[in-house]
Amino acid sequence: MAKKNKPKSRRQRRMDPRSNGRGARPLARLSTGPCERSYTIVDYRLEKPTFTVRQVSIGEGVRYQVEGDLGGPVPPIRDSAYLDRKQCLEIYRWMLLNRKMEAALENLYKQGKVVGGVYFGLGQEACSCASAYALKPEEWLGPMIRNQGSLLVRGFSARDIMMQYMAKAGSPTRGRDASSHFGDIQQRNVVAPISTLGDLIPVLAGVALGARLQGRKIAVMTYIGDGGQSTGVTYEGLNFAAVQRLGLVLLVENNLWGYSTPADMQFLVKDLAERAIAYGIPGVIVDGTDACQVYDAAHEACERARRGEGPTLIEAKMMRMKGHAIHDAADYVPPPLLEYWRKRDPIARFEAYLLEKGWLTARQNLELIASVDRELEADREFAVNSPMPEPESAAGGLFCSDGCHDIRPKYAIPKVTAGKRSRLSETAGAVHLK
Ligand SMILES: Cc1ncc(C[n+]2csc(CCOP(=O)(O)OP(=O)(O)O)c2C)c(N)n1
Ligand SMILES: [Mg+2]
Repeated sequence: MAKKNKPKSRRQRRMDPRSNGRGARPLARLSTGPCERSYTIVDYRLEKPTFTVRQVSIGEGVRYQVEGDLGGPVPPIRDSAYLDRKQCLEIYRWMLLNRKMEAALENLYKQGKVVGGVYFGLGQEACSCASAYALKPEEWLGPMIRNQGSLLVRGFSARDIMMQYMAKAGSPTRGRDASSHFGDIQQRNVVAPISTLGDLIPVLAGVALGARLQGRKIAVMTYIGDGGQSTGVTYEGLNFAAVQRLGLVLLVENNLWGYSTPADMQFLVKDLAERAIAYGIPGVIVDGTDACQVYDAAHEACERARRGEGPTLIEAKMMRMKGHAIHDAADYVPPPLLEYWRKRDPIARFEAYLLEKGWLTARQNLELIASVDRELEADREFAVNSPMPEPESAAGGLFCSDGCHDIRPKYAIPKVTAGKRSRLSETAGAVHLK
């Protein structure tokens, strides 16, 4: 007797390679050739440089050389669709403070007062300050080493940062770290940087998930470099955020160098924003030296996050204008590249823009610069004269074995439950407020 075909169960249909995975009939056979799909990457830039950095052999050795057009005119700052005069002036002030604080840190290092190294965000001030400025106070930031401007915007003072570098008793980690590994999960909602590149991304995705379980519609922002974005954990963290529609804003800071490796030798995609396509999330390109572009893209990504629509990847293109850290003279960088980006200095261009727009008079500008200098000098003086920690304090406050720390979860018990569905990804659309 001929064996009758039994109707397939839903699970069998889902596993059937000819089915479309949702239990529907197999896809219609294609009668024409393969089709092409296209994706959109939003590009805010007013200038799209086309040069590349190549490694060339010179005798026994190698060096890097720039090929392409470096002679184009410097682009103007793009008017912001959201920022008013007062906000622009605030961002400009943060950028000035960011730069001047780092210049002070370099001097402190050269005076032998810094314990360890110093990292600089020279040329990246617009990216740090204007992005962090897009967050609301109750939202969260996970900065990396170059985002000292973001820390200032979130409420750390230049005094805190200078004391941290000098490992002073009054520094955020009370002398236990002499670099950037500090945050504040109580007041400023800043997660401490993690040196292992990419690891902050799943952590911040977790913060966004925690916030959602609390029924909070917030944005959570973090950064990764052009080098660090190649790590596996970057993929895992961002993919998790994408699948769960978490409110993560990831700024990929493409400053053209990962230590001494040029971006052109790290990946083949034209723009790192294209990586967003593979995650199924929006990808945006901005000129990282234009504070208005950075703010607008960050603001739009934060609004998307607040609406529960998931993460956004923003690629900010700019140049690391110093070595990896103070010990690195960066003589592997071709001088014409530095010259090109020096003309695109984020602070000088923003200053000229504000003056030209009439949002800042020459006199107001001088007053503003003087006020930043005064603030910085007072902070520097305080930091230099503040005491080092008592030696015996080194052993304390590291482990909480005897109840010495009162560690409480920031948001305590979740306020939302996920109905009957168990897959986390479904909770985005099926949360019930208690
Ligand atoms: C997983 C991992 N690999 C290597 C390092 C060592 N490391 C620290 S910074 C750095 C270069 C990072 O370059 P990029 O991500 O472009 O950031 P940038 O320094 O340019 O801001 C490297 C290789 C690390 N910290 N973590
Ligand atoms: Mg880099």
